[in-house]
Amino acid sequence: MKNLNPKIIFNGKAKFLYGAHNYSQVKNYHYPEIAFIGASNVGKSSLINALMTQKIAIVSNTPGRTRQLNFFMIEQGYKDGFIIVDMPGYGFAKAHEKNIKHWQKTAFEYLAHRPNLKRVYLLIDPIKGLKLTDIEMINNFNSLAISFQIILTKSDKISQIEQSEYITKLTAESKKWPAFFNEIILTSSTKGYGIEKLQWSIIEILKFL
Ligand SMILES: Nc1nc2c(ncn2[C@@H]2O[C@H](COP(=O)(O)OP(=O)(O)OP(=O)(O)O)[C@@H](O)[C@H]2O)c(=O)[nH]1
Ligand SMILES: [Mg+2]
Repeated sequence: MKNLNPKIIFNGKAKFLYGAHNYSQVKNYHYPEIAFIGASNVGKSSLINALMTQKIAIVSNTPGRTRQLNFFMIEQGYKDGFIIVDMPGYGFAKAHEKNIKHWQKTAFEYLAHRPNLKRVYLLIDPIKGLKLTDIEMINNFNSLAISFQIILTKSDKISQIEQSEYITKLTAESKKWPAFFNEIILTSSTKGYGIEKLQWSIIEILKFL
């Protein structure tokens, strides 16, 4: 498909479809899906709002705010539509162990049974760097052959030198990850930085389906 227009696709008219606490609640649509995953508080919901130019995903100062898989439908500008998925954050230290296990199971089942999942964006806060839980997630992507791309969040909090040093470090590390899609996107939801780039990255995915 040619001539996809970010101004039409991301025009603030996405709709909340549903939320799923368990994998059994996840519905089987034929629409392509693009998921955002990462540690608790990394900025997933904020980035989804910036991407879609509307306040649709819930953002909070309390880590662990998103507690279910939330599915948003974008109907305009691409065939009969596609879905953006906001995933609950992992690595939330204060969460109960039972909840952590439940969330890991739900996330793994979702990732493992999703032929329409076209890309996973893994969000990393460069100040915090890669945590063990991120590495475990990357191992899942590699073993399930799920194409994942890294987005660095909250870039407004670090200098340009720190940004490029971190990107160089991550690029070197990424050589061991077979499922890694090799372009790291640097963003700041609060400053709107990198959002257009992310929109075009999604358009590139949709174009080749
Ligand atoms: N400075 C700065 N703060 C940000 C940015 N993006 C998000 N935040 C803040 O980080 C906190 C967490 O943001 P969320 O978008 O709720 O993070 P999340 O990854 O969805 O969190 P969970 O739902 O708990 O997994 C909020 O206080 C946001 O305002 C950013 O680009 N820059
Ligand atoms: Mg969230």
